Amino acid sequence: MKKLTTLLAATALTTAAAAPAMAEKWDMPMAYSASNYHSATGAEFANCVTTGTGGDIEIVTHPSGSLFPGAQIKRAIQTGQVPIGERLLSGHQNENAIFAIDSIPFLATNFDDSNKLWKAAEPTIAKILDEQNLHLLYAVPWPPQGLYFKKEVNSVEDMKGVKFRSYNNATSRLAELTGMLPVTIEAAEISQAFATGVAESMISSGATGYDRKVWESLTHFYEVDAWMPRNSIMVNKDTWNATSDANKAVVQACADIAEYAGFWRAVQYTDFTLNGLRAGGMTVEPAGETLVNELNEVGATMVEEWLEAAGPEGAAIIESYKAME
Ligand code: PCA
Repeated sequence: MKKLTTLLAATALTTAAAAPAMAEKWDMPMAYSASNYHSATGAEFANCVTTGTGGDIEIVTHPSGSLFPGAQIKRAIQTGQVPIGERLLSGHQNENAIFAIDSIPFLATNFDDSNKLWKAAEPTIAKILDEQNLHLLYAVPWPPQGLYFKKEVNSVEDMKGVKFRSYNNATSRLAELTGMLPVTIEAAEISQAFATGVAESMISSGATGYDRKVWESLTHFYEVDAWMPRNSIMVNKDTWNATSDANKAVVQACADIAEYAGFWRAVQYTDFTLNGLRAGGMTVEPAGETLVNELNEVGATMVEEWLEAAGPEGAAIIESYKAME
């Protein structure tokens, strides 16, 4: 009997001593190539958390859509299949139009405005995500979006019938309104899609064209500066609620650093990748006047459609964004 009591006491002691040090591993799916600055920022964020929590939380990133393709990452976090992940929120415009606030044509087209828009929208987006069992940690913009083709394009007329790779509803809608044929393809798959002719154009950043070496198939990049979508890093809310206050503070501090660092990496990557496209043999230039004017008309239609879908909540964000200095 004595033996058993001693044993129990010893076990209890071991359990008590072990509890605070119980290490958790958080797998973090990411959709974009490991070399991209979003993935690099995520990897640094993961290190920061692992170090800062003294190993209590070890975050392991899985770039290139290797754990889940982009389109499935948000749901995987919501349902607890993974505790954390990165996703382009505008890919979920069908759930809530507010998620596409960063894909409204010609609203926020440079880094300063992108930050202002994010500042205006973040509280509402965080609230919507919270209702979906998600805790928002940080978000980082993509560089301005331009049009890729495998021929010279001077007007919307030249775009008719072109097979167009889309990554969210806004990109698909842009294709429809310009007479192109949209097909949704993950960034991780686009080199192959262009090589096989499944797609022959897209709207994206110089960054993604550079990461996927699209000069192997495409010839022109027109700097349209249509919008600047963001990737958001989210944690499953149950996981977040079960995290100690001390560890939450570390994760949030690392997230704040990541948001800051990711933003400046985006700035730096913009010219670097446009030059990379040029070095690959592509023509990189601003869109011509006719095309710009026609795209502005398409943009105006899309703005109207978005405002109608987003309702007063959306209008309020736009208003506060426009009121910012
Ligand atoms: N790259 C991502 C989204 C926006 C961007 O610049 C992509 O093309 O999938």
